[in-house]
Order: sequence, then structure tokens, then C-alpha cells
Amino acid sequence: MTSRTPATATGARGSAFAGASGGDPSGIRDEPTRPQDATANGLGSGSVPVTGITVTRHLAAAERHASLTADVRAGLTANPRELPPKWFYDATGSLLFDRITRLPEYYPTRREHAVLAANAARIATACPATTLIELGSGTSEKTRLLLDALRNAGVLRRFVPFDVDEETLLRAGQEILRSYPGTSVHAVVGDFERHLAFLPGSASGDSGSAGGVAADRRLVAFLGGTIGNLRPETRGTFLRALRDQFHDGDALLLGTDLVKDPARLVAAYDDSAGVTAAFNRNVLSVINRELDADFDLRGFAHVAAWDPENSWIEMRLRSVREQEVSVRALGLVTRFGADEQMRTEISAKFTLEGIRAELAAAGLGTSAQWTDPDGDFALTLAVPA
Ligand code: SAH
Ligand code: AVI
Repeated sequence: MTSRTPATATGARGSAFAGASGGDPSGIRDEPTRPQDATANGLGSGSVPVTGITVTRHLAAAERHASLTADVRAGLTANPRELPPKWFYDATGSLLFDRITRLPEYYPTRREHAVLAANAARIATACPATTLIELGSGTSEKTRLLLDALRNAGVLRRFVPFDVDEETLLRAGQEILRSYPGTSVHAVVGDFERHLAFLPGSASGDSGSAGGVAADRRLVAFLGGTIGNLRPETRGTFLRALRDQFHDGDALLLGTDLVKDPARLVAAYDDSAGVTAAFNRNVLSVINRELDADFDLRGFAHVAAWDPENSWIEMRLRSVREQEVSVRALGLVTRFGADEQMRTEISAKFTLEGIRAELAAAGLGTSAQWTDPDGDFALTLAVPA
């Protein structure tokens, strides 16, 4: 249904998980949406000029607003309170994350880069994909190693970055288009917890040939350890939903951070320059701006703690005093007690066997697994079992 002519709409809608679980585990009622596909040749959104790339929006302004509204209402009225990490990522949040990746304490990006650099050619040989899809793509910086390997193998035809943050997504898509002439770029603005069913080339997405890519073989990269930001049950649902989209020949390349010394882990999430603290508080700025709230960012302290039982780092925001917050778009006024903590992210750390077991439970067989020399970070290549 995707078209290379301007502003055609598709009728695709629904939850990626509907078939797998019978409901949307995010708790968001799935509003019928009309994702818009357009070969953008003007302004895609905000001030990001998009030229020559195809854009599908599952999270246009209205859907984003509805989804944020539902999450914030549920999260602020829960006990204990909790906000999903996906809302860190407006343009500022993505910029802060990018700064985190360059911090001395934050090793995962450098380690994953090393694993990719050492193994990208092997990955391209194992899965000579015509389409590289990247979930939670952000700036797609490390992804260039995969794009280079697939291009060198002479197979690459299309890149599909997929992210909730439209501005960063379109900017990255444009840069990739410039760097890889002859490769088409199809950016998808969406939530990988809800919109997986519409991946280009999947049964409910485009047919694979409509985007000019026939006999499509897809490599889905999910890098950075972002899968660790999902709870274990949500990870299972996510992996099964992805497995359901796979055809023979498709593969998943999964990046995961590995269990290690808790002191290193905590330092990676509580850096001395305070960038992670600013990233954590950014979710409050997003709510202030998009839901007309009045969170005082100075009233919330950054907390990073290792939870050995769950094998994850938790980020929280601690209310430094008793305070009242009003979220006008929700008609909600709520009180935070002094020292009350609100969870904003989990970041799970894995073992190699644990990853293989989670993939197997979702019907995915591990065909290769690599780590950096220090065993800090893993890449796993998995195919339908
Ligand atoms: N893959 C990049 C970026 C990781 S940061 C890297 O390895 O460095 C996590 C990215 O996932 C952000 O760009 C964020 O906007 C995106 N993201 C987070 N939750 C998401 C969701 N539910 N659906 C789609 N994208 C999401
Ligand atoms: C995107 N994700 C894998 C990062 C992580 O490490 O869990 C987000 C992050 N949170 C704090 N620092 C980085």
C-alpha cells in the first residue's frame, strides 16, 4: 500500500499484538488509525525537511497524543507510579540519549559498535537481506556498519528505520539516503509495541514489491539493548509478534547488554556529568509540553538502582518534597509525597543462555551469537525455528 507518489493513505490499523495475545499489553485501547504513507517532498513534520524518503506514520500527532494521554493517566494514578520509557524520546530526549552514548561510563554503545564492526560481514553472509529494518532506530549511527556490509555483499536495496521520535527518525533517514545512493529509505513513525504488524514486506504491511523491492529478504535489527527496556512478559509478546511477521529467510539481529559488576552498571546509568539525570527528567518536560502539565523538574531527583532479583537497572524520579502536580489535559491534579519514587525505565541485563531461551520461547532459533572481547554486550542472530 505504500506509494512513491505523494500523500496516499493506507487502511492498515490495529495492534501488532492483537493476534498473539488477544489484547494490547500496553493497556492502550487500540484506536483505529489511518497511517499515512507519503513519499515526502516537502516538510514531513515540524521543521525536518524530508526529500525522497517514503514515510509511514502510525503515530501522527493525534495518535501520539492519545497514546501519551492513556499512558500518563494510567502511570500517574498507579501505585507505585510508573511512566513508560518510550516517552523520553522527543527531539531533546534523543539528543540527550545521543550524548549518553558518548559518556565514559556508558559502555554499551561502544561495545555493541565493536561487536558489529567485527561481525557485520558474517551477518550479511548469514542473512543477505535486501531490506534492513531497524526498530528503535534513533540516529542509526551503528547501523551503517550493517548497511555497509549488505551493500558490499551487493544485496541491499531498502532501509526501513522505525522509531517513535519522528524528528530524529526523519533526520537520520535523510542522512542515510545521502550516504547510500541507490538504496531506498522508508521511515516508519510507530510504536514497536503496537505497530509491528505493519512492517514493510510483512503480510499486513506492504507486499514487498509495492515499494519497488521484490523477493524481499528482511533483516530486522533491534540494537542498543532497547529490548531490555521492555518487561519480560512484554518482551515475550513482542518477540512472538515479530516472529509472526517473519517469512523464510528473514532474521532478527538482537543487541543485548549482559550482566556484569553492579557498580559498573549503576555508573552507566548515573553518570558524573548528569546527562542521564537530564534524560530521565526529560519525560516530565514532554508531559509538561504535550499535556499542559506543571511538573517542576528541579523537584525530582534522578535515581539509578540495580535490582539483582530482576536483573535490571531501574531508573526512577524521586520527589524531593511534597508537591502537587497538575496535568491539565487530563483534568488531573495529583500529590507526590516527599521521597516518593516513580519508575521511568527498566533496563534488563541478560546472559547468553537467557537470550537464547527467550528467543526459543517465541519460536526463534539462535543461529549465531557474538560478544565483544570483554563479554559486556551481545549480538544474537535468530531465525524462525
Ligand atoms: N538503536 C539506537 C537508539 C537506541 S535509544 C542505538 O542503539 O543507539 C532507543 C530508541 O528507541 C530511541 O530512538 C527511541 O525513540 C526508540 N523507542 C523507544 N521506545 C520505542 C517504541 N515503543 N517504539 C518505537 N521506538 C521506540
Ligand atoms: C535505549 N536503552 C537501551 C538505553 C538503556 O541503556 O537502557 C536507555 C538509557 N537509559 C539510560 N541511559 C540509557
